[in-house]
Amino acid sequence: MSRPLLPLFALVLALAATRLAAGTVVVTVKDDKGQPVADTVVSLVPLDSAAAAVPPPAEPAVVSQQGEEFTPYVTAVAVGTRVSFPNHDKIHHQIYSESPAKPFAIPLHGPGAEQTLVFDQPGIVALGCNIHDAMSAYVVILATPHFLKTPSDGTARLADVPPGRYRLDVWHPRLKGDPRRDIVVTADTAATQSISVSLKPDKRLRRAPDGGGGGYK
Ligand SMILES: [Cu+2]
Repeated sequence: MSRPLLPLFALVLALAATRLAAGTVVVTVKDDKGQPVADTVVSLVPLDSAAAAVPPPAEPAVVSQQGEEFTPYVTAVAVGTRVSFPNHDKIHHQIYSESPAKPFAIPLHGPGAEQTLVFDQPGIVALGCNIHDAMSAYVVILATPHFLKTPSDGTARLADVPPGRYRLDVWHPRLKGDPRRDIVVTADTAATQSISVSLKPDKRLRRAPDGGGGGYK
C-alpha cells in the first residue's frame, strides 16, 4: 500500500521546489501623461508550455448593479469562474452580452434579484443593460493563473510565477494599440515591467459614488 505514495511524495517535493523558485513580475501601467492606470488586466501566458490549469474559485465573482452602474467596471476571472449579478438598485435592470466568449441575456429583473453565470471560455465580455444605455462593464476571462487587475496606483504584483518565457498581455477598455511584450521570468527575482499605454477618452457617465472603478470585488 505504501508504494504508490512514493511517486506522490516526489511530486509534492517537485511542486514545492517549483514554488520556491518562482519569480515575481511587478507590472506598472501608466498613461502617456505618466498617470497610473487602474482597471488594466495584466496576464502572463507561458510561451514554452501550456498554462497550468487552475480550478476556478469556489466563490463567484460579483458584478453589482448599483446606482445605475455595473460595479466593478472591469472584472478579471479565470476560465470556469461563476459570476453573479446582484441588483442592489431600487429599479429594474436587464443585462446582456453579445461577445463571442459569452453571449447571454438576463431578462428584466427587479431589486434584490441575483443571477449567476459560468464564464467558461477565454475572452473579453462586454456587458450592457437594455434599459440604461450608459451602463457598461467588462468581464475578462483568462486561461492562465497569472493575472491581476491594476488598482488605482496602476501596479499589479504577479507572484509565484514559475521561471520561463511568457507573453505579458495588457488589456484596458479604452486601450489604443497593443502593448503586449515577451518577457523572461527568472527564479527568486522580482522584475518590474513598466507599461505605457495610450487611452481613448473616457466617455462613461459616472453615477455610483465610487465611480464604478473599484470597491466591490
Ligand atoms: Cu439598467
